Amino acid sequence: IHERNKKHESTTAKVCFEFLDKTGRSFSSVVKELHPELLLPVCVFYLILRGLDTIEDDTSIPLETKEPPLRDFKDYLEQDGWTFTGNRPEEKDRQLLVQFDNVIAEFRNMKPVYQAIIKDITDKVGNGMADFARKAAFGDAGVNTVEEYDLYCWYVAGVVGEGLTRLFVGAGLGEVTLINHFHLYKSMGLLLQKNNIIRDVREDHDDGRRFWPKEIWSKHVDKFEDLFEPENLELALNCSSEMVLNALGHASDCLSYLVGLREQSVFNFCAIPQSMAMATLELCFRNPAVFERNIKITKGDAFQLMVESSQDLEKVYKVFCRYVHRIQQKNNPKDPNFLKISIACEQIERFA
Ligand code: PS7
Ligand code: MN
Ligand code: MN
Ligand code: MN
Ligand code: MN
Ligand code: MN
Repeated sequence: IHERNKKHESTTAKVCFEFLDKTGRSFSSVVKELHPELLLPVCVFYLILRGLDTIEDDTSIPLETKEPPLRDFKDYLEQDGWTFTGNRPEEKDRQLLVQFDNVIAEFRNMKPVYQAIIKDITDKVGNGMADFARKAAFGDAGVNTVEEYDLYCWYVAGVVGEGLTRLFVGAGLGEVTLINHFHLYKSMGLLLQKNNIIRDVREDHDDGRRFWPKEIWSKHVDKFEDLFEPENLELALNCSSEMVLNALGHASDCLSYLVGLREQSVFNFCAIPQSMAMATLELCFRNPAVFERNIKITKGDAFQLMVESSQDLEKVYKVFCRYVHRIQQKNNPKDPNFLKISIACEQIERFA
């Protein structure tokens, strides 16, 4: 519906949109469809967070080298020409940071209100990532309790939800009262992040990283590595289903959040990733492949979800119910969380 005005676009903005395509994964298409008022601000916001994440994810950078750029990232936003070349050559989004001066130029071109929101969020996300990189490097390898798990997800995704909500409201495209609904925008971020952490468990483990909280996996296996042993498959599936149960706790909040969005492009931007997350959670639910490789919903399913989620809340609710129903069908009576999973599913279905 909205067409980008490419003629009046600066070279640095063009470079930003190219990086959005190269690094955007599932987000690039929904960002590009946003209302013109938020198109470039959200694109730049995305690239800034992608830049931070490219430092956070690089396991070849030792803590002493990694912590300062994560904590100081917000200051670089005001340093014309700043770039970062400290990533290993194989890091897939390395080039974004090598040419980060383009992102900074567009950041400094934005309305000051948007700059202030993005700078504040960059500060919180960068420091949260640094805190957890420090926890992972020392002591007990990071995420132990469910509370710590939620805190990590809050820093890397919940805070992003806060920032996006402030941008929507600042642009006059979301209900002002959404800002007060901390719990709802937190859930918007946490459902996406938990889904990512469940799906990526094998890839993260191979990289020497663990985000599944010990409080959950220790109920099923003695050592985290045991989840990946074929002889422990049944225990591993029960563990992953408890992780899915934990994530499902955010689904109703996400539907409630969407009620506060009036502008269609903002609605689609928020709804499409949540529908994809519900589909991915269902795909991961009691699926042995999770412990072997990275699984993905099919292109066809993704396309259908985009169409269905670009309409109204009723349609998104139906999508949620479809996947919740499939989870119910795969739920196993021998699973220690069988009843809790069943109740969590019914609770989502009762949203309407
Ligand atoms: C600003 C659009 C809509 C209220 C880069 C969007 C990694 C799951 O495993 O690339 O590294 O490949 O699939 C997005 C709330 C955040 C949370 C978070 C910023 C939704 C850096 C996104 C996206 C709030 C930290 C995708 C949470 O990761 O992972 C903008 C409302 C970035 C949102 C990370 C993860 C996003 C994520 P991987 P992905
Ligand atoms: Mn991804
Ligand atoms: Mn990361
Ligand atoms: Mn990442
Ligand atoms: Mn991941
Ligand atoms: Mn990934």
